[in-house]
Amino acid sequence: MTSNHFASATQNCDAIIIGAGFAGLYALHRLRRLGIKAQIFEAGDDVGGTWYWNRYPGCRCDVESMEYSYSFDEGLQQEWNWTERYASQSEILAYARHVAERFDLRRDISLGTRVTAVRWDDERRVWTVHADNGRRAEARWCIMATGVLSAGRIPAFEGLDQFEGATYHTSTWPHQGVDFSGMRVAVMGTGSSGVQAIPLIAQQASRLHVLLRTPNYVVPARNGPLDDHEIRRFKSDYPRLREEARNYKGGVLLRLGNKSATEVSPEERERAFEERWQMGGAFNFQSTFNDIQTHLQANTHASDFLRSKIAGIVKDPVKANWLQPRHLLGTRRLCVGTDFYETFNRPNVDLINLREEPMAGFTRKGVRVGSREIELDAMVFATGFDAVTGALSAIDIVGREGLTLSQHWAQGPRTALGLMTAGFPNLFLITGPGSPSVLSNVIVSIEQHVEWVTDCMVTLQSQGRATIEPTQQTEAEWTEHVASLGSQTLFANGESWYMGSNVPGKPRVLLPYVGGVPAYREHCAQVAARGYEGFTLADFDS
Ligand code: NA7
Repeated sequence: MTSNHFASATQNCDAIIIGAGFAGLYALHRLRRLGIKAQIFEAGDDVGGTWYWNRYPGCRCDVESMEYSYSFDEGLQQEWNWTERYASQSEILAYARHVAERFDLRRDISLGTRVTAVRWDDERRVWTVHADNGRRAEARWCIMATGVLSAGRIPAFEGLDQFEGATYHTSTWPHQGVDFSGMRVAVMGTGSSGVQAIPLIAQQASRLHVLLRTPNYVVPARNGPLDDHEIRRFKSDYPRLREEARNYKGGVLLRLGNKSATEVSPEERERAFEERWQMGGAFNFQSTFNDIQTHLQANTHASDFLRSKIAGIVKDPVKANWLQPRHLLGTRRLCVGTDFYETFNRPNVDLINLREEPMAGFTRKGVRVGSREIELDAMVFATGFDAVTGALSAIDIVGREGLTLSQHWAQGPRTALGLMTAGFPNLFLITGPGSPSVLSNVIVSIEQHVEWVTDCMVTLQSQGRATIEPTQQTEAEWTEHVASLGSQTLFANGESWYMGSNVPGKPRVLLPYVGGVPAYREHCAQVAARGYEGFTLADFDS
C-alpha cells in the first residue's frame, strides 16, 4: 500500500508530527508507547530527515558514531553496528530506516507529504495541518520535528537561470550520485558541507574552482574503521556512558583539558594542541584547554595553532594565507575534514578569493568573478541553510487570533525553553531556537525534547487539560536569558549562521542556547516538576 492511500480526506488523530528525521521517529515511537495516536507527515520519500536529503560526496556526521545514535532502547544500541569512527550519510540513513522498521513506525508515516500550513482553531482546540498533496489532518497536538539544518539556500545570483551547466545544492543531492569525471566544476562554500565535498570532487573533476568567501578552521577527522575494542567499550557500558555524555555541555563525551591555555608554557601548549590535532575531531580540539571558548587569549592561542597548520600544509603561500581564518575559533562551526587543506596542493584545484575577485554572477557558460569568466560544466552550491528557524518559517503557522509565527518572531525567535511559543497552544518545537540544538549532539537534545513533550502531553491528558502554552512573561524571560548568556560568550562577536547572519534580512539573534545541555535539562525538568510553572494550562470548559 502506498503511503498516500487515503487521498485528501481529513484524518483525525491525537498528535501530528511534522518530519520523519530522528526527532519525528522517536516522537512517534514514544507517543505510541504512551497510548497517544500520532501520525507523521514527511516531505521526503523516505525517513531520515537531513540524512535523507544531504547525499553530497563525503557527507558524514562530525559527532562520533557510537554517540550519534539513540540511547532510548538498549536492544537497539546493542544490535546496531557502526563501521566507522564518523558514520557516513548512507550508514546513518540505513540506521534511520532500521529504526523505522524495528519499531514498526512506517504504518503511521505519510511520506511525500510536504506540510504547507498549520492552523489553530481556538474554538475546537485543534490544529489543522495542510500538505501540498491535498492531505489534511486534525489533531490536538502538533509537534514540529522539522530539523535545524533542513532549509537549504542558494543565494540569488544574476544570470543563474541562464547558466547551461548542471547546478547542485549539497542539501538536495541527486539520489543516483553525480559523476564529475572530466568536468570543469566550481564549488561555492567552505562550511562543513563544502569542506567534506571538495576533496572528493577534486579527485574526479578535471578542474575544480573553489569559490572562497570566508575561510573556516578545519581540523582532521582521522576517520577510519571502528575497532572492536572501541565498540565493546561502548556496548558494555552504554547506559553509563550516555548518562555521562548528557552531563557535558555539548552532550558528547569529552576529554576536557583541566588547564587554562594561558597558564602553561608555550611548549606545553603546542604539545597539547598537537596531540589533539593528531587525535582528530572538533570536540577533541576545542577541549584541549578549559577556556578556549571563554577566554580571548586562550582562543587566540588555539586559532594561531590552526593557522600555522594551514600555512604548513598548503604549499602556495597566497592560497595558504587566504585559507587562514581570522575569526575567533568556535564563533563559527569548527569543521572536520579529511585532506581538505591538502586538496589545495593538487594541480587541478584552483582557489578563488571572492573578497579579491567578487562574484559578479553567472553567464551561459560559467561564472563571472572579478573581471574574468570561468567556464564550467557544473556548479555546486555548498551555501548552507536558513538554520534553526528556516524550516518553521517555510510553513504558514497560524496560532491564536490569527497570529502567524512569522509575525510573532519578526524580531527574532521567542520561545519558552526553545520548546513552545506564546499564542501557539499545544504546538511543540523539537530542538527549537533557544535550546542547545546545534551546539549539542543533536540526538541527545532530540531525545530530551521528545521525552519532555510527550510526558507533558500525558500529564495534561491525565489531568483532563485541553491546552498548554507559555505565558508572555515566561517567553520574554527565557528569550532574554538565552540572549544574555549568549552575550557573555565569543559568539556575539562572530558573523555566522548561529546568529542568522548568513540569510539576508534575518534578525541577528543567537539561535541556540549556550548554557549547555546539563543546565538546560535542569531548567526543563524544574518547569515540569513544578506543574509546568510559567505555562498556562486550560481546561476543556474554560
Ligand atoms: P555553512 O556552514 O552555512 O556554509 C556555507 C558556505 O557557503 C560558507 O562558506 C559561506 O560563506 C558560503 N556562502 C554562502 N553564501 C555565499 C555567497 N553569496 N557567496 C559566497 N559564498 C557564500 O553551511 P554548510 O552546509 O557547510 O554547513 C551547515 C551545517 O550543516 C554544518 O555546520 C553541519 O552541522 C551540517 P560565508 O561564510 O557566508 O562567507
